[in-house]
Amino acid sequence: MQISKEQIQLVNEKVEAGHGTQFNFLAQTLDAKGVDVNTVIKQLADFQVAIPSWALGAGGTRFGRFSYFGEPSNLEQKINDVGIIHSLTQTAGAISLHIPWDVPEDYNAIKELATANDLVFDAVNSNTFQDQKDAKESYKYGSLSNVNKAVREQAVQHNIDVVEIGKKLGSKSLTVWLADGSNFPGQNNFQTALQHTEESLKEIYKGLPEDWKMFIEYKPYEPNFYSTVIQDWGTSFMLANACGDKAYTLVDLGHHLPNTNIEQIVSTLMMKGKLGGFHFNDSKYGDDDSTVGSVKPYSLFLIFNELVYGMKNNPQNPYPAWMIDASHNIKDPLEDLIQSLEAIQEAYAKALLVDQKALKEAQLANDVVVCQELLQEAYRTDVRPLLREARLKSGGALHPITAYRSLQVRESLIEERGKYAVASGL
Ligand code: LRH
Ligand code: MN
Repeated sequence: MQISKEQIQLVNEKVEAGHGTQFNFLAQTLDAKGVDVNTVIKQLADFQVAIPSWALGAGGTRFGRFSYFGEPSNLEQKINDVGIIHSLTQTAGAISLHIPWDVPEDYNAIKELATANDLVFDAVNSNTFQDQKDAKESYKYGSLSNVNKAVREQAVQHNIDVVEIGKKLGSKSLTVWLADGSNFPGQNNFQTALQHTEESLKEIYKGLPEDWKMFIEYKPYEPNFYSTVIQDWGTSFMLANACGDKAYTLVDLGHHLPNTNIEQIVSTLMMKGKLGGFHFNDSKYGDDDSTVGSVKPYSLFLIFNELVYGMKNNPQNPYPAWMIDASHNIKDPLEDLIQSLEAIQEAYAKALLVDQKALKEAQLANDVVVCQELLQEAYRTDVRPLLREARLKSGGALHPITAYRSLQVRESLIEERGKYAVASGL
């Protein structure tokens, strides 16, 4: 199932007039403030977020999993689902695969299908947090940090194999997230575990092609509940520096203890040229992997404010990789991902409206009130007409969720795939 430009145009026609009025009013208001509206719209249209191949099925927890029917049961159908999201939003032009959940059988066919859906392959993700049925060694007590050399070597080889898969697909980056850690005090020697992890990452790094990046993702806990080897940004930053110039820190928004100042972490990593990319999601308590912007939209705005500042002032940091990492327990994943893309675009647009020059002057004058006024002036601006105009110009839907429903996409997918297909992944 694919959605044609013509179908989207038809749906847009019903709401275009209203959009025109709202957009013209906002454009005039912003123009009067000296904002270059066309540049902002281009920046929004160029901002492409990768969709995780593991988040196209119904998620769930250990307490239960509720399907929503018509799930993708193979990589081809997953690529089609991302194609549907991209045709409606025009901001999801990439898919991020998780290995071995999504190993292509026919690489050329998969690449052709991705191109047909206007998609490229973003970072490939290794998996040394689950044992594969034919595996010689177990990751029960860790992978790259394991006390057993044979286990570490197996995990290193898996990451090198993942890079080989990525090379065949045109991917240019490897994401390494380790579940490695301990559940009880005394179970691990922290220094030995970290030393092994550093040595193993350096082995993987040796296998990285010249034009590739390695993203080291940190997480404070889960599935281990006493210690995690790569628990925080500092540990990831240290390991990235130990590996070399092609290694960076990846920030998953859900991988922080409550009330952590993530925007400060982002600014520090950009200043040090080690911010590799993001896994966008939202959370109230733990690694909830909820819809982006559904719980803490102001925090997301503050993070984008640091990103906009960093992308302007930190040439030492490469253009970050943008990915969503979410899990859908009760929503239709395609609708959930569309809402996440909207929240990301909204936070970015609001951050682009911050008068950075005036903010700098107010900071130098320690005019704390004006600093907050400048940030909230931008945050309080309804930027949705800008997002819609960017989508319209790119051939997308003015209202993607409305279009998704009026085009009865879910019903068509159920008809095509049957009710009880189940997707691999989380
Ligand atoms: C770990 C994580 C990591 C993925 C996994 C699916 O919590 O965020 O990025 O490998 O989710
Ligand atoms: Mn993640």
